[in-house]
Amino acid sequence: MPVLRAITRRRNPALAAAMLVVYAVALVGCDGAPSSTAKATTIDVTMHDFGIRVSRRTVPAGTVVLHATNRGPSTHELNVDLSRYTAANLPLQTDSITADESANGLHRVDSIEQLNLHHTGDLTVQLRPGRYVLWCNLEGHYLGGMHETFDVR
Ligand SMILES: [Cu+2]
Repeated sequence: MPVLRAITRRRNPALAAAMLVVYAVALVGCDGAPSSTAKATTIDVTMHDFGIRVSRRTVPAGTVVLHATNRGPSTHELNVDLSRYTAANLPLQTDSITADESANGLHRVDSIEQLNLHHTGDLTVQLRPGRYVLWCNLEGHYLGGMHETFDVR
């Protein structure tokens, strides 16, 4: 059937071209490391009684690794929130000893609930542009000064 053969012949190059595109895309995809790894930015976070220090205050959007170290002398936690507030101005609970984790304008990204003395912990988070706060909300620790702000752009 010459007509069918003609159609088939006409379709094959298109299919071959399409396959080539798929193959090329697959090659590009396999060539580099996964983008999440390639673009990861690390912030060193040092915690102590009572303060939090960060190695950088501005990072690009994407994968961010928060590498936390507890210099003590007590146990701490590390909360990461997208925040409408700067870290020093989080709303307090009615007890006035801890900050209000469910306050409007505060959105939890992730946390390390317990970081023992001399221990380190990594939090790998996907961050979109905005202002973020790092803080410890163990009793009295936030008011003691365990808070820091950083920006994602
Ligand atoms: Cu603490």
